[in-house]
Amino acid sequence: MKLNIRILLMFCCVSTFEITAQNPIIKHIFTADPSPIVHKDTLFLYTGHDVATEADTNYKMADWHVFSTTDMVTWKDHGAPLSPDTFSWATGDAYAAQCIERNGKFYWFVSTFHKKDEVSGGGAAIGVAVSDRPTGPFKDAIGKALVINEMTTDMKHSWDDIDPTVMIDDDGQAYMYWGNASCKWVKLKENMIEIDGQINYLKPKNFIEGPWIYKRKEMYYLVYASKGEKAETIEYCTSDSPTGPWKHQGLIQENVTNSFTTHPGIVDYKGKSYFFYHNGSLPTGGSYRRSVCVDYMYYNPDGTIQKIVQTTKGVSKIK
Ligand code: FUB
Repeated sequence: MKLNIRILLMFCCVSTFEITAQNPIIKHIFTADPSPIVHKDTLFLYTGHDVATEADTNYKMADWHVFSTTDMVTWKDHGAPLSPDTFSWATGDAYAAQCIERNGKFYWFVSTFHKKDEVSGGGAAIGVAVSDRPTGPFKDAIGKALVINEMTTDMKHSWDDIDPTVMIDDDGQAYMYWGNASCKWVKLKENMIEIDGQINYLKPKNFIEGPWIYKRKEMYYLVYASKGEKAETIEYCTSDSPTGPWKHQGLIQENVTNSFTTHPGIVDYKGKSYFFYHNGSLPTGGSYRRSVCVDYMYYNPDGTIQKIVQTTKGVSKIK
């Protein structure tokens, strides 16, 4: 009987309907802060989930969702295998996050908020959840936050420790970048749940938040949400090392429709490069009711990134 209930619950968590991609790619809920990875033949997309009402004037982000596709057009909704409730030390919203695989385990680095307790006076914090599968179930990998507000001292506001992005270099060394108003980075130990060494600080030109770090060929990229004239835009830097120095390369995405923020998520899949972001273009959408989109991304022969063309058509089905 117990087994039957478990099987029933597993089926309930995976929506059987498919979503035809045309930006925004997710239309039945509001999603934000996209983070894609490729595992075997499948692209998994991790997102935040905006649940603010139209009248709300701030974020309400209930949990983190997982979607998957094998053709970039048909998306499967795997539900919300992770929320701030998973972390006993957390309270508040499910801000930007990134999931990454190492040695067959999936580490989901999330930003949320810490309870006021003997460990922290509150403020934004970074946690890590772990699972044996890309779709969960996920559990708190540490039992405490990986980064709390008190560990970074360069910014006075309490919510500067958000938006973790992680890469594992070819030599096996993992790096985590994150931040709001300033960008911070650390090395991670091989277990992915401990910081190795000191926290470092940098201020890429026009940096606001939402860093996304990755390596392509021999070049390292730090892409981030930047201060545009009207709203956030996306700029990037490159380096020949994961620790910098970083060379500012300029703007690649203008501000998006109907949302103050945008947020980069970048991946190569089946021979093409994809740029995920969010906007507020769904009916009743806005800065606190955002939706994830995807468009093609192109590199120049010298590795620099061409300007992203935002479309409502989105990308084509992979045959
Ligand atoms: O989604 C909440 C916050 O808005 C994220 O952490 C930022 O990157 C911005 O998208």
